[in-house]
Amino acid sequence: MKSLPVLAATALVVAAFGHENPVAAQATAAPKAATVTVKNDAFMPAIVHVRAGQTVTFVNGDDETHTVTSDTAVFDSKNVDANGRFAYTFAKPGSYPYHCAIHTFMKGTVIVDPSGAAP
Ligand SMILES: [Cu+2]
Repeated sequence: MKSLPVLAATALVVAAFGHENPVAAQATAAPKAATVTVKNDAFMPAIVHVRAGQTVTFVNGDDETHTVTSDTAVFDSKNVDANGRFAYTFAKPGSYPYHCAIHTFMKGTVIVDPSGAAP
């Protein structure tokens, strides 16, 4: 009858791992968002890397209106007033240059890596 406690202990260990695995999988798959802040007529950081499926939020930290306008017509925030924000989810890998339509010298690029790529 000495084997019963061992079996019980084994069952507990299996149960514990069974609970942890879904949590670990979720943490790995959870999208990590990125934020670009607009300050002093500049996008910061000017180049941001995300994975496919992730969302980039642009926050206007200036006291004037800006836009986040794709150079290749993929997205366009239109006017984003002071303290406003614009979010876009990048589904496909690639390089997405953009600018401010009001201050055309303001430029930035979102680089979208394949979803399985290292961060
Ligand atoms: Cu601007």
